[in-house]
Amino acid sequence: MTEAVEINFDGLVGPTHNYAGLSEGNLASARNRDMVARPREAALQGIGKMRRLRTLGLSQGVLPPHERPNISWLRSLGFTGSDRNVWARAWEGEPNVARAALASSAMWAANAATISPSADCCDGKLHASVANLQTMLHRLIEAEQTERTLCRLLPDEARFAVHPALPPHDALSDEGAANHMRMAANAGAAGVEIFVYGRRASEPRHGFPARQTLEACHAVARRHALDPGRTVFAKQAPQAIDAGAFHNDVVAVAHERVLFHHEDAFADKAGLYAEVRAKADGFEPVFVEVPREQVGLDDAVSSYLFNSQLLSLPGEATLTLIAPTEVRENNRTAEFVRAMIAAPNAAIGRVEYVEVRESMRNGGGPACLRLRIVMTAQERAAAAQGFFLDDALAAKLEAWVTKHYREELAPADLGDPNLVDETQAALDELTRILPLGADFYPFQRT
Ligand code: SUG
Repeated sequence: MTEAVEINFDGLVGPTHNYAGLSEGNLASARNRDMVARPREAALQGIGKMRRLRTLGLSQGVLPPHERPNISWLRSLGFTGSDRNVWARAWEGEPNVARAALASSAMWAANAATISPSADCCDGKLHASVANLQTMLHRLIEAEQTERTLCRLLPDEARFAVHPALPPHDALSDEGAANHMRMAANAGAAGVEIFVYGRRASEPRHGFPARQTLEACHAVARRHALDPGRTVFAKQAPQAIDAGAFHNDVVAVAHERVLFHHEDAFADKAGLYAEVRAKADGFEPVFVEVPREQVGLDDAVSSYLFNSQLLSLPGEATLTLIAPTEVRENNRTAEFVRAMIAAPNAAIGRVEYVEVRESMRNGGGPACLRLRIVMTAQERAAAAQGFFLDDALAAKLEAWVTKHYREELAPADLGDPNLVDETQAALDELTRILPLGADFYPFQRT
């Protein structure tokens, strides 16, 4: 077993963060459609969470936002003229497409890719598969830029394999790490990888969209050279999807030996437990189930209890839950957490609340904002160092956000062509703060 650590890479909230109600089946996104958004506060809340994790003694990384509005994509759809004209014409003539081109959804890095640590992969490399996010138009356009980001972060092909997104088709629908969990004795040990799917490709659609197919999970597991003896495919409970759990990470989260989940998260809980127990090598899995009598799916979804980050803090024997403040504001979830951490022999012994309300209003909690990458010391040294957060970088990013981001974005502001110049100026500067280079964004290449 090699020593390794799990590093959270958080997506920076982009300058066009807004509430467009784009995600069917995501109740917060639908409920908050057309609210006035606060991009500056949203981004500072995200950086605040990253700083907090660092203060708790953890390594933290950061991933850049994408170019929005996505002018090159709009050009591919036939809009012409200057970048400002492209945006004005799209907003005027094709508002639904324009809203997709404006979404800051790449901030939810849990959907960027699926990551398998090298300890799990038969070829000894760390594998990353970019998610195709094909279910939602505004998310489908993330894959290309995400691949560019991950190739910048993980440049050494001898150690890292970054796979492009699966072909974007309904049968291969993939939403990345939000539907993937890993259990292991510790970060560096070979783990059990659990892929959670909403449907098989052949299943007819009913209710809210199931965004992950079993076929996509199989493809990612094959590409990552995972050992079938340590890989599990579990079906998400359809009632969880219909209650608003559009990803598994809305009803379950795992870390090391512990799986924390809602009673109604999985279609076959007993089967999942049995398979994980049988495949766990060198550790005894601990399942922490939240009974529906104590917390219904409705409270789980509205508070985002399970969209917490589950972490081991240095020197602590039990795990810590980094939960959104909404969990503390909901009597049922607050009470559940209070009792859980106080219980004798609790596996999860501490909770820390973080404020990410702007992201929450679009259905993205603390866990949605991060992509976990387990790295050995050698892998960490081989990764691009400028993506790792220290106090100086956090301060630079805060100053950058304060300088460039609008305080408010109301629906009536979104068609403003000045947004194009503002966001391009901001992102151009960001390519000098993070190690992105002068050709990272499409607007820099034209
Ligand atoms: O894909 N919301 C995102 C939230 C993603 C949360 N991620 C995880 N659970 N891992 C989504 O539904 C809303 C955008 C809008 O409506 O403006 C949005 O895309």
